[in-house]
Amino acid sequence: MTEITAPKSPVTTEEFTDRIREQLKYAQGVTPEQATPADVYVASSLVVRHYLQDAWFKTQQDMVNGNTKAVGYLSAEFLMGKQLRNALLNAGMIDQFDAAVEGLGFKPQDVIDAEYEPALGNGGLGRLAACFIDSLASLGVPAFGYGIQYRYGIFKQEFDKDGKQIEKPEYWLANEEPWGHTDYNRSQRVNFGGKVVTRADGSKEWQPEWSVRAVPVDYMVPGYASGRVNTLRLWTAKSYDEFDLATFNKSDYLNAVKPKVKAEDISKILYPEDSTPQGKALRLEQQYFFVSASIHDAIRVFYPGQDKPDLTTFPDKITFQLNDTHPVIGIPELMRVLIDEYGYDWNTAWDITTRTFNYTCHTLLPEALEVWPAKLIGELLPRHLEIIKAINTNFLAELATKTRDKAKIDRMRIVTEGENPQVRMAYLATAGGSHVNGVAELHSELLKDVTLRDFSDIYPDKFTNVTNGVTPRRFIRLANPRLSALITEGLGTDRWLSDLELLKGLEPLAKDDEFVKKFAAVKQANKEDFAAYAKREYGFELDPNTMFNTMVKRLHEYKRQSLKILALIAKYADIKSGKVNVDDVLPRTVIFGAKAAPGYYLAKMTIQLINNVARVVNNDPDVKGKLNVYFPWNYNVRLAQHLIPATDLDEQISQAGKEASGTGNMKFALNGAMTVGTLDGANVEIRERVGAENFFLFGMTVDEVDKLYEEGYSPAKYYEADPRLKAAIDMVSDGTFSNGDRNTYAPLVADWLTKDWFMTLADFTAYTEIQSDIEALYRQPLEWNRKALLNVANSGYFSSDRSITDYLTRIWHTGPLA
Ligand code: GL4
Repeated sequence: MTEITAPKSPVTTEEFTDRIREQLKYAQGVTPEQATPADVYVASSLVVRHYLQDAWFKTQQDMVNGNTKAVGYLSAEFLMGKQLRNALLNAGMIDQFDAAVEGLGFKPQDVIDAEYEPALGNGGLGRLAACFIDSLASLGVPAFGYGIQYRYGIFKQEFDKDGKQIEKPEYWLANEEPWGHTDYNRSQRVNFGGKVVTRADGSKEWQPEWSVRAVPVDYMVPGYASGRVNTLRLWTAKSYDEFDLATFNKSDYLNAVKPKVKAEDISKILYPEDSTPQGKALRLEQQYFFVSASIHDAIRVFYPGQDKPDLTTFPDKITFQLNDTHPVIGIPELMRVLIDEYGYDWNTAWDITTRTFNYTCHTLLPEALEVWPAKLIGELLPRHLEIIKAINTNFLAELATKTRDKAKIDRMRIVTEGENPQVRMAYLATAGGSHVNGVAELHSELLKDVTLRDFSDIYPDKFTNVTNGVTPRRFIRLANPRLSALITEGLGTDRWLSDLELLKGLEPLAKDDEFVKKFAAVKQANKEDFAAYAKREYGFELDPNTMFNTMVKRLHEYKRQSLKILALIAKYADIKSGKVNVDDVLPRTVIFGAKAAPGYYLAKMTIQLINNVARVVNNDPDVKGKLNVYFPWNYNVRLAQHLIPATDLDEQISQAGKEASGTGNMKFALNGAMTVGTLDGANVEIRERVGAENFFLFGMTVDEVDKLYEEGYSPAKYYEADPRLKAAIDMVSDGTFSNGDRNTYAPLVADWLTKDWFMTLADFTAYTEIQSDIEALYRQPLEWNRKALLNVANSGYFSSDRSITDYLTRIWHTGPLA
């Protein structure tokens, strides 16, 4: 008997059908006969919201009236993916929806596909935020996600005829968007610019120059089987002045709408940077905009109708998690609110503030830790600059009581000295919060021992680790229904969806050949599905009887897509030169997915190279279909959900010490892919858990990388030493992938041979050597699948429910609503 613990549907199919009809009639204004899948999508979404409404109210009431501290997850990005199917799953209405929609003459898949994916994030950091709010709700912990409702999400990626990336605006709000509820009556004023004056009593008054209206758009975040519905509150910027009538009357129409345009620019577009900095005034405006609105909102929510609330209790009401440095301006903002708006003295305000905030660091790349020119902050937020300077002064004084090491104190300045002082947001976050955490064990160690070494020396107790995780609801149950059914069959229960460590129960089944074969059949069917999907969406012809080898993530030098493409070119060169017999080559389909930041020259050139390698290799008869390269454009959550379950081999090949954690690596392991990877980020923990014998490890360690940097790294040496590497790079230079033009990739080749900051060349030989182990194993399907199954069985730790539980015990000190 299989135990089913999935949430019970609050509706019957008949009720669901009636509600859809009602919505179609009164909201969409169409008959079921006139309706399109898009109409049915909107109607069904409204029906789902309808059934979640009471649980949403109740969760909010219990949060405000009870004693359970809430979590406010402050994040500039929430990469949510499509909502409808996830909400149906979490609320237990999938079957009723499917039946109702079919009854009305539609295919459920068409209705699901009509949803336009909100792409309000760049990559792992934004998707992590989305997994975390799913887990918070599923665990019944009261929480707000606070962020920005960008009108344009991450750009839509296309490729031109030369294989170059083209960026198109992603206007995801072009059609009716049924999930967000705009609440004009809960808006907040956010001020900018102006000056600070000192009143007669010595207190300060900020006299801002301009303001915008922050209007919340609320999204329900239904927990899986928890009966709880939390809130994702994304702010959108509106102008207070629609236009200036005086200017308009002078017939200067464009200038008349300027204030509106300027104000609304704030939430217009998501910056497409990931692990690279973007020090623009507009970005600081965005950060302050959403953080200021969120802080005021939390005070409104937790002290309803109170003019003089006792904000010394604020840290007992809500704890704010700073998702990277993007929301760190919240620290001086809360100080300002407490001192200037509510009249608290500095020390009380500082005590409240430091107890309210915690900071998660998501990267070690020094260039990605945000630093703002003090001048810019001063122009935009003059009062905040004063407060930051005072925090800095107090902090330096406190340090002086803790250490005599003057050089160290100097290194720890929040505001640097000199002509153009800078504000280091990571330092401000560390000084102004209770805890600092990294996102995987290795990353947290490096954060403590290298990046924030001085801070961890003096405040060792602030530092902790919370290894990332992913939600099994979206990334196993929704993405991979076949595997989900097999897991439930194997375990005899579906309880694993709320307790992923139960996957461990599959371990003994890895010895059962029949079960392993079922597991292999699931993978094969997923590959066939993906081939059909890729044909439909991209016009690709994938052969599901080849190994599906995937590398999907942002395009960045440290992630080393170059290593993958160079190894592939080396294989191609082997075939062309006759060094290997093409008939002996294991058939592989290599699938890339990656967006490059629009200003990131080498990253964009790498995309162009991959596309042209694909063009050449896929069309070369000498290859006999053994090597196939595909680059589906515009990688997003939807594509991830299709591709991950169909992957045999996943690439996690960043230079050791550079990938803070990775979360794709977890999704692949949980979906039964094998990983080839370096000892980096969460790979280390994945390998520990799934077993070294079930993970393809290669490459330098962090220590070896450091040593090589110290000795002086010379990539040309590696080029000379490995003839296959040389052949591959020469093939890029000689025009094979640029219609004979030798200049096309010259900057990329020059970088490889003279700089190669992330040591792609140094790891090349090891990377190509491990390929023979990979291929030998793949030629034994039963053994491959046994190991892949062991990856699934031992990856339960990487549920975001476990991450959230760690945050609750190590950092937030709160829990589920009673
Ligand atoms: C990132 C890291 O690069 C990535 O390793 C990590 O998994 C993710 C979530 O913690 O955060 N940092 C930045 S910046 N973008 C990311 O995806």
